[in-house]
Amino acid sequence: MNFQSYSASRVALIEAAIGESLVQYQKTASLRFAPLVEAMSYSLSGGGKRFRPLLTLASAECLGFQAEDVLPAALAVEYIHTYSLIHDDLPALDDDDTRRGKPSNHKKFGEAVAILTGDALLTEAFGQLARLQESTLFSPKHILSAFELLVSAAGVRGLVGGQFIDVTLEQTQFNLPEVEFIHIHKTGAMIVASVLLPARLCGLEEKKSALLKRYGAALGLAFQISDDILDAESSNRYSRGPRKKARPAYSELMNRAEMQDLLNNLIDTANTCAQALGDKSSHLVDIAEFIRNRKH
Ligand code: GRG
Repeated sequence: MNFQSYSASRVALIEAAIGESLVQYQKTASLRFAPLVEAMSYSLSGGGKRFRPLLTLASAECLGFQAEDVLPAALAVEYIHTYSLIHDDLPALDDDDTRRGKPSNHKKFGEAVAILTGDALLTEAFGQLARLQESTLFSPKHILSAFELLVSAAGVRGLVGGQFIDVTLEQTQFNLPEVEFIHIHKTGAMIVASVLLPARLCGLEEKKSALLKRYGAALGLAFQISDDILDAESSNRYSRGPRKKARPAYSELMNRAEMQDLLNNLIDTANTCAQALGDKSSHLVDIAEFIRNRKH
């Protein structure tokens, strides 16, 4: 199956599972909460690439599972990603009026509702992960290990920690280690977790887990560099106005060719790690190639 058909079929699975999860909230929560579920739905269904949940499915398939087996874990990472974008767009953070070509959540529903929508998505992400208990494939011990991984990737040691450094830093100039430190946490940690969740769920041996972790870490930085390349090439890609502080972006430190070289090296590293996992890793390799060549 070529990458286009593979990603279309897996993204369709993810979209259907997200839709079903929202129907469940509408069914089981009081009708009075319907507008909150609508605000969750607005951002969850807002045209994201589904890059992180796709990684979770491809990693699971590399380990011999069916994509359907790990959908609750895939939903958990997409919920957390969506919450982080809603909160990142708030006036206190990046102050972005639009997201994916539509009004950002706080522009559509107001700031208070946007904060609560993010809170609900973050919390319900762990509710989605807990649904793995319904499967006979995973032991409680391994599900708990998946929880621990997601907590560390989303919290102080990952996404929130990286975002904290980004919003509180006072520098006007950055060096490469500082830029990498921020992105390893802010962007990379959730990408590593997306790849590693299936490994945790089956108690994968250390050597293979380390390969998946190195794949995810290289891909996480590559994703950020590709984002910076696209950002630098299109001045109106994000709606944000002029940032008051310097941005910890690769484009502040390197020219286009240097960024492309670094991106190529990271993708090559990711692919070497994936290929060492055997012939079922081809979708992980294709995803890395998509990042190398992405245009959006
Ligand atoms: C508020 C705790 C907190 C964290 C926010 C995600 C984030 C941290 C900031 C977003 C700023 C940004 C544009 C970072 C670049 C990398 C990135 C996360 C891009 C957006 O992810 P995509 O491209 O988005 O996967 P889609 O729209 O496809 O879901």
